[in-house]
Amino acid sequence: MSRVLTVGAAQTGPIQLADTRADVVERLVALLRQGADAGCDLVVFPELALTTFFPRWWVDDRADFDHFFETEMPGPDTKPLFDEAARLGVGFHLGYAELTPDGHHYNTAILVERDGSPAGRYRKVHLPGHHEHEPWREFQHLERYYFEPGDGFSVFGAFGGIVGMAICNDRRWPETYRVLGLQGCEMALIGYNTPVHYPPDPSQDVLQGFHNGLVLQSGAYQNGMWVVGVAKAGEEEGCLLLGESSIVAPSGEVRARCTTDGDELVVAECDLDMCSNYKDTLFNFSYYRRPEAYGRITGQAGVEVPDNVTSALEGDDGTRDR
Ligand code: CDT
Repeated sequence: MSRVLTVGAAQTGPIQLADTRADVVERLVALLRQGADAGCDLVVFPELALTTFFPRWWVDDRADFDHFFETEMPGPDTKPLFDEAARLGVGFHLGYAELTPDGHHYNTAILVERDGSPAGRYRKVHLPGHHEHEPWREFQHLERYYFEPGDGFSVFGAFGGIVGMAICNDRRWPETYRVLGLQGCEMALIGYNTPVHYPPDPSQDVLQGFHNGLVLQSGAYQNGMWVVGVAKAGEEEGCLLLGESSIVAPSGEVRARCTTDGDELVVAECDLDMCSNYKDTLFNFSYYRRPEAYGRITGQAGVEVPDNVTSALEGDDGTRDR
């Protein structure tokens, strides 16, 4: 049986504060229809695809921002997307802010099958930015204030393959892809909102596109999986977000990439069987990996320079020799 999936990376342009959910869902439905016309089995939307990237603002009372969160999925505003997807027979991946019935807030993505049935849900693990209001920044990045972290990376049997999800900052961490890869992941879906300006170190601004390609491509290659990275791009409320949504093959090669900062669909034929070219050879995990040498990966979070190294570098007075 063919395991070639036609996948659309459905980048969106900016979503402004004044845009309603209905406005946004209309744009997503238009992209979905383009995907259907292009023969897509699956259309991948960005992180927090229903609203502006609200963690760029501080509010004293977090509850004042609960209106950015979805309390049901689908809800009345998002049901047209689900209905159209089922009518067209196209599955989709969608990022949104989730508020659970018991009051928990997550940065979430869902996967929906071609018949409209739910295939999986993921809550973002790596929450970037800061907890407190930092007025020196041009804009805030308060994901650590508005969201709780999710508890892990799962894969799902969907679209005839093994599919995983991650969200934005997760894509910068090799552990994300490896934990998915260790579960046989053949395609990772990753939405993002990446400000081009990085206030703690502006020297990284010109490298944003390079770093995006670097992590998507290395994650794909080192784990023998397809990676679909999809941006919300363009200038959103004065903050420029990176585009360059890409579909990357298990070889690490880019098979499709957006060239605008607006709503744009790019499509690639993704042969899931190509994963075995890498998973069964150079990256045959069970044959080559040495988990006994990797204890630090799960045993510690921060850097711990071994004592013998510290003392070799320090003079008796505790200062460095050179
Ligand atoms: N949305 C998101 O995770 N963005 C981050 C910005 C990092 S700077 C605070 C990213 O890794 O692209």
